[in-house]
Amino acid sequence: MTAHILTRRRVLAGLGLVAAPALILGTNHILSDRARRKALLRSGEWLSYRSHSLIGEDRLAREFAPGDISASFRINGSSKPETEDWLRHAATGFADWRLSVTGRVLRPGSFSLAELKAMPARTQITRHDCVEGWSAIGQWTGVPLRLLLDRVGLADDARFIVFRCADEIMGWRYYESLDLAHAFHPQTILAYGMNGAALPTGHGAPLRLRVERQLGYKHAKFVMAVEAVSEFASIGEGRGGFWEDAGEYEWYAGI
Ligand SMILES: Nc1nc2c(c(=O)[nH]1)N[C@H]1C(S)=C(S)[C@@H](COP(=O)(O)O)O[C@H]1N2
Ligand SMILES: [Mo]
Repeated sequence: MTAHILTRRRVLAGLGLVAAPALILGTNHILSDRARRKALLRSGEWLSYRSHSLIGEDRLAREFAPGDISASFRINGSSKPETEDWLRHAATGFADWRLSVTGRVLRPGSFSLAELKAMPARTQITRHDCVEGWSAIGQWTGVPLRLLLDRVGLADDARFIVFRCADEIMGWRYYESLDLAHAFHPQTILAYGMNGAALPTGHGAPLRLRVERQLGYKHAKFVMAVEAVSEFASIGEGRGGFWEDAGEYEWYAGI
């Protein structure tokens, strides 16, 4: 499946189609934020993005009871990064690992796992919905992303938060991005715990995103760095995420 998708991606790139949105957004600085976002999204995607923000930006995803937790939770996509830096950190139990938070922020910094765990935590039992058609309920514990963003302070022109992952799929590093409404949502957490234990490797150790009102592929696993940007046109191939660049899934994956 992956091979098929990346072949398609290469074909798109060859035709210059993948780079087109980057050109539009990179050169036209007079477009308003709203117009920029609209230009980037496909029309159906733009409609659901707009209607979901009208329904309420702080609407919570349903939370479940401990008895609802799935007996088995599928591991999907990468199950273990093979990049040198992640392997080195994994070998020492992530003792020297740090999450860097940079980009359009006032106080760029980095956080050890111990520092993240010392911050106020949130635990939530939610249902994960993968676009491939399976779901599972799990309990996640982590630091609300908004607490981290408050610590570093966003610059006035920050519009999106990008998550850079340790794993590569056929030579491309996985990454994802969110708008600020989803980044600051109370259920958006960087999780280091799952079902009461440390986050297992397959589910994204040492840290993975949970963004409960969006589909599974937005939940970046193996997060190494968080970057605030004013636009994502210059990142990757300009569509805001690995699968988005592949031409496979839309950037806005609201459910
Ligand atoms: N870094 C990274 N994050 C990722 C993926 C991946 O391959 N690499 N797969 C995504 C997809 S499609 C899904 S459904 C979920 C799966 O999370 P799980 O393995 O904990 O079930 O992770 C998402 N985040
Ligand atoms: Mo998925």
